[in-house]
Amino acid sequence: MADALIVVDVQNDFCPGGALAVPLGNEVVPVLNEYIRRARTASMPIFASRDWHPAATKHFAAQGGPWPPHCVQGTWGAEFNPYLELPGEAQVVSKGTDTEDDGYSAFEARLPEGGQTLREALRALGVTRVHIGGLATDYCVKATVLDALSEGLETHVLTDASRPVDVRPGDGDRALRLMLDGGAAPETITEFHP
Ligand code: VGL
Ligand code: ZN
Repeated sequence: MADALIVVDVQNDFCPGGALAVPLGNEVVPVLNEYIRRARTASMPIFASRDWHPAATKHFAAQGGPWPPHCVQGTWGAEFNPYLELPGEAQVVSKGTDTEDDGYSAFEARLPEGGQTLREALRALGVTRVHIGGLATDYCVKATVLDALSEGLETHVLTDASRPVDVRPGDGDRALRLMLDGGAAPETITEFHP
């Protein structure tokens, strides 16, 4: 049983002060740092996805989409939260790079230089179980968890290291229920002993 940790979109624009701030989004950072430390100690591969949009995309309101501009490639808002302690061996995967597609799931992401998809990278490592947390519970975490389940991976959602946008109150709770109903297992740091 090979495991991987997937840290979803812990970027400035999704934290307080950012263009699409998740309420209390920064609270995931210290918890994720502890997941990262434990994963690293266990030599578990770590992937960090980033929302990485072009300046104009159908994802943004100006082009008819639902969101204000956020996580535009190369901007401060697209950088990882500076307190996130990503080790050098963590693999960064970028998604939402297309002008036509929302790119919510980290499974749409690729490694640098048009490389492997996340799915290919996990398969090459023999990963069968994934631990997924980050921002936001009701969008990219949800989409990533549901894709992991449909890939047949044993999927744990890190409930103490995820926060919702909650565009409508209750979206985060509904997203979590959907993930659990789909077969994901909830996990918190006290249960993570790789
Ligand atoms: C996300 C809204 C728009 C996310 C990305 O990372 O959850 N949410 N783009
Ligand atoms: Zn986005």
